[in-house]
Amino acid sequence: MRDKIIEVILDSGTDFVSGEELSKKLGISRTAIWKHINILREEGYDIESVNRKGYRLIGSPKDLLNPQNIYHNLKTEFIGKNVIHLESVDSTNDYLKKVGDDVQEGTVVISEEQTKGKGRLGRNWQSKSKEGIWMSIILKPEIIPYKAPFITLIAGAAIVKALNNLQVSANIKWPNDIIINNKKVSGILTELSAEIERINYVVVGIGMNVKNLDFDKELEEKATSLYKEDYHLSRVEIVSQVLYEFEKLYNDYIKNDYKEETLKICKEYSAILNKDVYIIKGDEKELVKCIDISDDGNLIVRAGNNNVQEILSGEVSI
Ligand code: BT5
Repeated sequence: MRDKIIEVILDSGTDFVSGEELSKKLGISRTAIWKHINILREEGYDIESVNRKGYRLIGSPKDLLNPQNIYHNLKTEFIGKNVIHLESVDSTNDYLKKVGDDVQEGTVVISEEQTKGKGRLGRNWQSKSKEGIWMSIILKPEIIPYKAPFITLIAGAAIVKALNNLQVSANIKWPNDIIINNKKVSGILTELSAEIERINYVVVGIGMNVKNLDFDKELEEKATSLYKEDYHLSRVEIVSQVLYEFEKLYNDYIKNDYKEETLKICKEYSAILNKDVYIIKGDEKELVKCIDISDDGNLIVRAGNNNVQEILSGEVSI
C-alpha cells in the first residue's frame, strides 16, 4: 500500500495530491492514508502536507530499496522491471523458486533481511536487516541446461564491473566470491530448475555486504562490507549498476552466444590468476598455480606434478 501511495505522489511531481484523491484511488480511508504517510516519513521520505491541498513528496531516501526508487534509477530493458521488495523473507532465492513459473523473466526480489540466507552446498549466508543487498533475479533462457553455470560468471563479472564503475576496487575469486582486500564482500548462488533438455528457470542470488560494521565471530576474519572498506555508497545505486551490467553480459550470452566480454572481465579482475592457491576438495587441499579461465568459465591450474587440470566447480583459498 505504501508503495502505491509513493507511486501516486511521485506521479504528481511538484503538484499536491489531496488526501481525498489518495483515499479514492487506493480505496482506503483518509485516516489510513495519514497513518501510512507517517510511516513513510519515519522511513525517511520527506512528505510535505498542507491543509486543504494535500501531500507532496519533497525528497525520498536514496537508500531505500523499494521498487519506485529502483525503477527510477534503472537503465535496463527487462531485468528489474518488476521488483518485489520484502522486509523479511527466509531466502530470496527460495521465494523466487516458489513463484518461478508465474513471474516474468527479469523479476527481481530484494529483501531487507533474510532469516535463512543460503550459500552453496547448504551453507549459511548472513543477511542482517538493512545491512546489505540480498536479492535474486529470475531468468528463463532458452539454452540447454549445461550452459547455465556460466551465468554465475556473468553475475560475478557484472558485480565486479558495477563496483569498479563506482570506484570500488573489488576482485573476483573464482568462481563466485567478490573480494576487497582479500575479504569477501559479495557472493553468488545460482540455482536451476530444469528438465534434461530444457531450462524452466534459473535463479541468480546475489548477496552483498554494504553497511555492516561488524560480523559474527566466525566471519570476522574473512568477510567485509563496503562501509568497512570506507566506500559509502547507496544500495539503490549499486543495485541499478549491477542489474545494468548483468543484463548486457546476459544478453550477449543468450542472444549471441558471446562470452568474451564476461571472460575478459573475469580475467582482468581476477584475484587468483597467475597466483598459487589451494584448491579445496572436501577435507583435502592441493596447492596449484592458476593459469587461465577456459572458454566455458572453468579454472585452469597447474598442479605440483606439472599436470594441467581444468576445475569445474569448487573452492579456492588464497
Ligand atoms: C555464497 O556461497 O557465497 C553464495 C551467497 C549467496 C547469497 C545470496 S543473498 C540473496 C540470495 N538468497 C539466498 O538465500 N542466497 C543468495 P558460498 O560460496 O558457499 O559461501 C558461503 C560462506 O560464506 C559461508 O559458509 C560463510 O563462511 C561465508 N559467509 C556467510 N555469510 C557471509 C556474509 N554476509 N559475507 C561474507 N561471507 C559470508
